[in-house]
Formats: sequence, structure tokens, C-alpha cells
Amino acid sequence: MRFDVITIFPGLIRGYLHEGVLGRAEGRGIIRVETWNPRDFSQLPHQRVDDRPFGGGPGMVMMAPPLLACISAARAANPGAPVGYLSPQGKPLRQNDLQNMAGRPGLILLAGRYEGIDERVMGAVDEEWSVGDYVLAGGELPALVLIEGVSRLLPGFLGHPGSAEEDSFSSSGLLDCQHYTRPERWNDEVVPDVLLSGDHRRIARWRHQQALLRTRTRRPDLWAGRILTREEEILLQEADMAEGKY
Ligand code: 9WO
Repeated sequence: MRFDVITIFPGLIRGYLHEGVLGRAEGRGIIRVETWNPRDFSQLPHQRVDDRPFGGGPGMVMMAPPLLACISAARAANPGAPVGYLSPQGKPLRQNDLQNMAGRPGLILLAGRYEGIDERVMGAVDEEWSVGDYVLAGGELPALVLIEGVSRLLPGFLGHPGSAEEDSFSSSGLLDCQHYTRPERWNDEVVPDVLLSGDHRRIARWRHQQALLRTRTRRPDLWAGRILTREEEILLQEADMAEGKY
């Protein structure tokens, strides 16, 4: 899958891809990431891409002409790929959005800087995504978040097929359960007996139960409106009973 990132700081994108699983995926040809710098499309002295906001106020706004020229170039290089703008005003990105994006041939991502982009660029933008309700200094980290989240769903990205389906959210819509590895005893803390039992049915049941309990207490927003299976009702009842809730 091909990603084209529009940014005045291409080094931020390339630097992250230099190491780790994403870099390796690029080396193995599973993804391709290209950057486009709006400065290269500026007709102004010093390759200027920002100016003061009409109406006054602090900071600078990214100008429309170099951004639009840059988007056109990226579109020509990645035909059929939608253009996504990363901003706190966007639709909150969820696991199912990443799944949907992983089915596309490519993506063009626009990472803004300063106080934002000229609104007239939005006509060339197909979708607007937020990775969380906070403000950063630019859209580069959110673009990398999106690329990493989509890439690990692509066939061949992970060593073990199926590991991407078993993690938080995918299919179950639940948070992940706890994990343990050696040593079996660390200071006063021990590994739950069930995980050492070798009884795979009981282990799967315990993990499902812990995922349910964690989601209910930590993420009431994800829990609300959730339809429980009969098995899940039983798992919760059993846990609540052990806690003395009845
Ligand atoms: C800066 C600013 C300064 C004073 C008052 C209001 C302000 N808003 C902003 C602002 O939103 N700046 C953005 C910086 C402009 C677009 C790129 N930037 C950005 C993207 N920050 N955070 C994101 C982002 C993107 C996706 N998901 C979460 C955050």
C-alpha cells in the first residue's frame, strides 16, 4: 500500500520509518511512503508557505496555493487515493476506520503546521481525521499513527497471521487482557494460576472475562450499548459473584 504524506517536515516522517517494524515493512515492499514538501511548490521568495491570518490573531496560516499544487502532485503519483487531513476537528479515528483504509490501494495524508490551513484547501480534501482530543504542533505524528495502524493490518506485515485480529478492538470491541511472562514470581507478585494450568479452554475463558471487566470499568463509552452474549453474561456474573457483589 502506498502512502503519500504532505508535510513541510519530511524528515519527521522519514526519521520514524528509518527504524522498527514500519521501516522493515517498507524495505520488504509491503508499504511505500513518499513525502511531498509544499515549500517545493511555493512561487514566493524564500519558498514561503505561510502568512498572517485575515481578521488578525496570533500565529500563521498555511497558504492555499502551494498546498493545492502539492496535493495535485501527490494525487497524480497515487491515483485513486483519497486525501485525508489530520486535525483535532476531524472524525475520531477508530480501529474499524483503519480496517477500511487497509482495503484501499493508497492514501494521501496532509499534515498541517502553524495554526492551521487556509479553509479553501478543504475543497481538495476528502476526509478529516482526529487521533485524539488534544492539540499538537502539527499533523505529522497523527499521520504516522494512521500509517502504522493501517500498515499492521496489511497481509505480510506481522510475522504471525491472526495476531492483528486478536488484539484490542478488532472483532471483539473489547480492551486487551493482561499479559505475563517469566519470571513466574517477581518480588511478591505472582502470575495468575490459570495461565500456568495448560488448560487452553480455561485460559481463553479467563482472558475473555478479564477483557470484559477491564472494558466495563475503564471504558464506559465502549461498554455503553454493547450487546452481551449469554457466555459473556455468565463470565461477568461469575466475576461479580467472586467480588461479593451479590
Ligand atoms: C493551534 C492553535 C493556537 C492557538 C489557538 C488555537 C489553536 N489551534 C491550533 C491548531 O489546531 N493547530 C493545528 C496544529 C493546525 C493543524 C495541524 N496541527 C495539529 C494537528 N495539531 N494537532 C493535530 C491533530 C491531528 C489529529 N489528531 C489530533 C491532533
